[in-house]
Amino acid sequence: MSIYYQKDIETMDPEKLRDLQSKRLCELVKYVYSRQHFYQSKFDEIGIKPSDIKSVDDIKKLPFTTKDDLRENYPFKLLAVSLSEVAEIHASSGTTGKPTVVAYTNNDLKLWGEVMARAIVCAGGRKGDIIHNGYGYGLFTGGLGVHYGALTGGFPVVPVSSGATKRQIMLIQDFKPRILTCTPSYSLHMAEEAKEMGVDPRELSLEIGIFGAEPWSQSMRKEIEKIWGLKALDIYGLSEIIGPGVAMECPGQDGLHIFADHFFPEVINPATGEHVKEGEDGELVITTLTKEALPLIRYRTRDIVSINYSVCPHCGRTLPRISKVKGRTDDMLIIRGVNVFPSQIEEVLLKIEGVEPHYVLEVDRIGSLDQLTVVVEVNETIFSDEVKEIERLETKIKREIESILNLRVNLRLVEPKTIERSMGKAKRIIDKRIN
Ligand code: DLL
Repeated sequence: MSIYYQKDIETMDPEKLRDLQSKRLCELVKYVYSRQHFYQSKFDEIGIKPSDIKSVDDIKKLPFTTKDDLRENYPFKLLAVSLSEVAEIHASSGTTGKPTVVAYTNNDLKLWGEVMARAIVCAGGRKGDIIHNGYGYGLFTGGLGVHYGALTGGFPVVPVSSGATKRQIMLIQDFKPRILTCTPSYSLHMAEEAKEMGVDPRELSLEIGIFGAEPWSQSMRKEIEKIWGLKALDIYGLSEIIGPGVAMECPGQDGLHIFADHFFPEVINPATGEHVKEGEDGELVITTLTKEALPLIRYRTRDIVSINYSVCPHCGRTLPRISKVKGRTDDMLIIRGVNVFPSQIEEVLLKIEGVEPHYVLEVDRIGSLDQLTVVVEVNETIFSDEVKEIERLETKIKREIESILNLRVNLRLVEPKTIERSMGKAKRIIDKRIN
């Protein structure tokens, strides 16, 4: 049984991969220049012609594309094909205003199925393994992305979507899937419901979790692996690029293999736009090398990662690896001059005995000072302890956060199941500041 879905590509000599990427990039710039008015005028504005791009080394000459560009061209102005060639349309829900629309031709859907099949095999999936797919089906790309990968790779898929959680547990008991796909936060909620039903999640058949769509720390991974008794692996993607299936961890849990033959990665300093060095944190920028309906050049994901070009010591894949997403440039809180990513706080919290993996960060402005309040659940035993014990825990948590972030925070310990559970992406920040 191969650990690869497309061995020739996944273990390709890095120089050959670069040649392939260069060839694809040259074709892409011609394609977008002739088909997307948006890119034609952007290229013209800075005086770039498709013939100026001869290899991926020239990618720096090309302009960036941002989420605002997609919004301003709502809904279909960025399409490179006519609507009659579009097979499927998705949209990612923005917090405000209109959603971001993305579209796929039949070839794009085929590509999506292929990269998702690669991802499932990369996670350790074997043909015939049942996938319990708890990502939401609909405009969100999670559900259908996994679905297409399962169809392409030969994995029987249970398209259960999110919600009706107790029924999901029953189906897992009866169908005995080997693979669970859903957001990491929803997997915790599922485990809680299982326990309420008297079912030990560790006794269920699941061996692999393919979790993504939201940031989750290494401590969260440990927690999930302990609760479920499975291997929890990280999957990354975004609707604008294709959906899930842009990058995937192997069981070595040492970075996510980015499918760079289709999605060319760069990591930049978000302030200057310059490349950062290998291993340094920066914003991930992706160029879709082979998409038809809505190809994007140098799309600024706003996700903070680092990149590693060495061969994976665990699985031998030569594709570059990105780190777990450390946060989003737009999720970074700046509290009294200190930069804070929710995942940093998560990492600290979950290492502390008695703390549950459910928390929110409340940001408020008192006078002219920003205040951060960490609201976190603690387990029943702690809650029934004496006040002195609770105070001791409070001091400990505050001290740990302070030592990592160098920032004083307020803390509110709450009872189990106080914080709202999520079926999809968890909402970690409640910003009460008036802008
Ligand atoms: O979340 C696609 C997806 C579905 C990925 C299922 C993985 C699994 P969007 O709704 O467009 O697409 O949101 C994309 O979610 O820019 C990241 O900020 C975040 N994100 C996605 N995967 C991860 C991850 C899907 N593994 C946005 N870790 C991205 C951290 C992630 N953040």
